[in-house]
Amino acid sequence: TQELAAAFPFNANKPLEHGAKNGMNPPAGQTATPASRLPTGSTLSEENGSQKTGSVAPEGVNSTIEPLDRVRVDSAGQVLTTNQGVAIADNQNSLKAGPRGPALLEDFILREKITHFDHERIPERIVHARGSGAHGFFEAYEPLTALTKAAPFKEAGKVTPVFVRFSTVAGERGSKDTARDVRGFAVKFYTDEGNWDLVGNNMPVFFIQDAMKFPDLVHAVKPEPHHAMPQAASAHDTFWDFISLMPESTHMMMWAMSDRAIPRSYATMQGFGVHSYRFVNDAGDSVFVKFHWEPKYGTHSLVWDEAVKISGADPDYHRRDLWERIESGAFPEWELGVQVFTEEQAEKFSFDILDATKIIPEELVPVRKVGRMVLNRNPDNFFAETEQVAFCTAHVVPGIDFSNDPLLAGRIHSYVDTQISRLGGPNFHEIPINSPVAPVHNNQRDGMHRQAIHRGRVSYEPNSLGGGCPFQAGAAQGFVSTALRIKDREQDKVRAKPEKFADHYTQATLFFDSQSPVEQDHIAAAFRFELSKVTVPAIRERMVSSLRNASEALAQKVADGLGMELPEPMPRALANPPAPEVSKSPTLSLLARPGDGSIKGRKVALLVAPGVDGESIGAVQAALAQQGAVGRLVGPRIGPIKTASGEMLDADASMENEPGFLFDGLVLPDGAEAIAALAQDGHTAEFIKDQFRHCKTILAFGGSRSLLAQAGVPVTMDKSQAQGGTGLILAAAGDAAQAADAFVQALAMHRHFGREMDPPLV
Ligand code: HDE
Repeated sequence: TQELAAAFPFNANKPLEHGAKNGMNPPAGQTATPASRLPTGSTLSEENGSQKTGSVAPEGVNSTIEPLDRVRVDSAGQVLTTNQGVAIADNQNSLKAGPRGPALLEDFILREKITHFDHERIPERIVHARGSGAHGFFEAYEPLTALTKAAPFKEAGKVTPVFVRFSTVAGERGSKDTARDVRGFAVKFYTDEGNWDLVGNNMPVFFIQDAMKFPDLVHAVKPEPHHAMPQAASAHDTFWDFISLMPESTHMMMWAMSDRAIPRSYATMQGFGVHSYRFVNDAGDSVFVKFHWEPKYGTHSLVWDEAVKISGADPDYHRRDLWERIESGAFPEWELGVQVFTEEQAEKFSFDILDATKIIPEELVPVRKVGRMVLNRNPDNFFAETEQVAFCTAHVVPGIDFSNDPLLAGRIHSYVDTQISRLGGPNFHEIPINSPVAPVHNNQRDGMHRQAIHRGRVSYEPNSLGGGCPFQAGAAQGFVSTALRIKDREQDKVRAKPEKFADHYTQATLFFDSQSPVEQDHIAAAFRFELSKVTVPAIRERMVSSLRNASEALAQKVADGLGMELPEPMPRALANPPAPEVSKSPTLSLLARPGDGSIKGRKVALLVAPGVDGESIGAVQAALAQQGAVGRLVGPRIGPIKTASGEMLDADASMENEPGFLFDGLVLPDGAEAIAALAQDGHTAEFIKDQFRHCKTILAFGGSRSLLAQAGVPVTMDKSQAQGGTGLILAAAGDAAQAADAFVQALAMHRHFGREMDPPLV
């Protein structure tokens, strides 16, 4: 094939642009563009203009792989070339007038290389700059055609390819993953009727109600402009100054100060579309819909002390976790849930469904599971895919429509606009990761970085020269905005909000009151931490005075934590808000979603040192592997370690390079010599302390309980605790199989908050 290629160079991209029938068939021995990628029945050509049939993408296959194949570069076995395809003889030395002489301007090879390098960076996203992505698919459980004609929901089992990007909001592109922050959860569905982007977050509400306030919010949370500090953190004056003056943010602040803002993994967080959207069916009937992503592995978060430490030891913690889960086959998976409700229902709610600072409690409108999403393929290239992917709330398909949420309205404008400067022009839809599977035919032309080669002289509509093509699809096939009756026709043009938007506290109270005591403690501790970083006392006071309207208990705790008197409550915008439908919604607690109870994707440290009892360690490692978790041997140093019985183990991590807080659980080994060695190493006590403080599962074999004592961990437990109730399991090395079972069960509980103390005991 190589000989053929040399004899008859052939660019595999060409048939895609020109169509095989135009004489661009590949030479014998080379693969043509697969038929499925050719525009079937294209209406673009002047020759067949009268055939009024549009082309559709093949259904049900992960066809994003194909369009990306077209541009994938595999350099195996290839020579190095310039961007013009000229082979490069020497990639070590620039061209000079003699070995010690001046470099020559004619060196186009050096100049091309350096010039390209000089322009390698593009502007980062103004928000959500730090993120990680993956490919996967969405599979519908049942046809939703009664509600929506949107392509992904047409039939049971229908598969639509997706690309998902998770992100933090405030930090820059290289910032840490474990900052306290909202997480972006953006899904691009490559449907066979065009791209649909569901650009959501891991929290169902937002800080503000109107797009008008977004630049202010972002300026307040970003590093302060004079000294560019702090990075990826909301714990500073300008953020809390703004927030304390914006009581509409109170509900969101409850979420942002909860453990939701420090997820354990992208795979263990919920996702939400936030706004009310619309489903529209074939008949043009529409209902409101809110979207929810439910993680298969349950919701699971970090604790703050752990998040802070991880950000130093592994700033890529979530990126690595996502990558490793996919590489190991423990594919992240979510169910898509929808809350569907009518205009009439919405009018009766005590809150306004156009207000993005409000949820619809699940008690009012249940969440119906309509499909699942699996992420099963890592990108080939971070920049080409994850960095260049462009999500836009304006990307909707027939069957999905907007509500009048004023925050959403601003987003519909912003996302397209921002890509134009970020990706360098209006043709960002042609970047492979952004290009739809459905064919694109229109009369838009030219612009920076245009890839498509449009044929013919027609670039306008109506036309007769192109046979009228491309032609309007009409209401049956094309996107039609829902015809909504404007109820009060005599409206003034105003800058104003509906009255219910002014109820800033009822749902903040609902959220706080629906949390478990541990979660409430964590929320109070987060407010205390963040406000303790605020240097202006008046801001702290204003914030606590606002919190009094949401929860007196919370405000009191925060005030105590900050050593301040409880200030007067802030005056409310709405004195008598409508009574809420529910005063508690248990599903708002993170603990309400244990997931499938599996421990897939968890990481456990098994401490080892020379003389370790290898058998018990091996038994636990095998039990973990069987459950899809990872057990890593962590030693005082990496490398081979001889067990008590003379076998060799290979420690692939050390306590120095993988500290204790990076693991979900800990196993301490038996073996007198090993225990003595571990007792000599100061890292061991730190390792154990962090595991204990962060309420993780610890299994101590035989004599290793002395290591617990050395670390100051209280080892007085009753029988139920010995079974794993507190997540501290003491076992004899001979009982390894039983101990491994108890360990796996305790690990599935995520954490053992019963032992948590504030301030920490250990
Ligand atoms: Fe965004 N947001 N946003 N946002 N947002 C962006 O678009 C914006 C909002 C969200 O992984 C930007 O491509 C405005 C809510 C995610 O690439 C920008 C408003 C929600 C991502 C932008 C909001 C989000 C972004 C920056 C208020 C949850 C990352 C780069 C009116 C429902 C997508 C970009 C990715 C990114 C604007 C509010 C989620 C500037 C104006 C509410 C997940 O266009």
